[in-house]
Amino acid sequence: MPGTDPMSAYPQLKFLTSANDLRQLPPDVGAEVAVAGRSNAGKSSAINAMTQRKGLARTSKTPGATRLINFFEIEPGRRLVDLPGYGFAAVSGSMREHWGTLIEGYFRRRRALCGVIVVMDVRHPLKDHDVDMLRLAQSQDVPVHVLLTKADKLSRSAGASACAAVRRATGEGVTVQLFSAHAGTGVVEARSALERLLAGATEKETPAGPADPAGEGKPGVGG
Ligand SMILES: Nc1nc2c(ncn2[C@@H]2O[C@H](COP(=O)(O)OP(=O)(O)OP(=O)(O)O)[C@@H](O)[C@H]2O)c(=O)[nH]1
Ligand SMILES: [Mg+2]
Repeated sequence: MPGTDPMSAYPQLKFLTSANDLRQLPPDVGAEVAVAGRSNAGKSSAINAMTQRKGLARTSKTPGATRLINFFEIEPGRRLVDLPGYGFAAVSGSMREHWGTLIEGYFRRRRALCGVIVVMDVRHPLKDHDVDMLRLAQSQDVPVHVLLTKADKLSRSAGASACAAVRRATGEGVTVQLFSAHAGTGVVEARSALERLLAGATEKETPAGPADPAGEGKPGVGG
């Protein structure tokens, strides 16, 4: 069965394209949910767990494995986007700057972007860059779902109190859950959050369909 996997949550799922530059993004139509987080937080592992595809997004013990924006097509018109991790100290300053500009530009102008899943290690949540990411999403009216991952590394009660603390800090409008790609914790919940975010897009979309081929920013977003 080349190309499709009947055991996957999304049998039509496939890698679409990579972008290192805002000009390389695939057409800005349909709906997409981006997965963001610090380097090594577990973004690629979370994507693989949510989609039940082990080798889809490349995972690594070495921080900075994902250096490009990787687009996966769940099915035509619905995409999952693996963003490069932020805050990876070992890369040069200019490289870090490039990532920041890339991610910020993507958030500002991407109309198809209808949600972001922010992945944080449950043991080290809400670092500066995470807070920046939450603010960026908020400033662009992009709904956020937080995965507190590597929950297998904490006891059940420590995980629960970390989750409660993050909920308190992020406040209303942000949903937060415990997750473990390794133990399978919270995978079903994460997938329904993904579905919810993708479904939210239909309300925002104009009936006329794709517009703004030049990608010159979202309507109604500014100042
Ligand atoms: N214990 C545990 N380890 C995990 C979990 N998820 C990911 N990891 C490990 O964390 C490391 C990083 O995982 P990735 O999924 O590659 O992280 P990433 O956020 O995509 O990293 P970059 O692409 O470098 O930004 C790997 O060694 C994974 O095996 C989890 O739920 N539990
Ligand atoms: Mg990755």
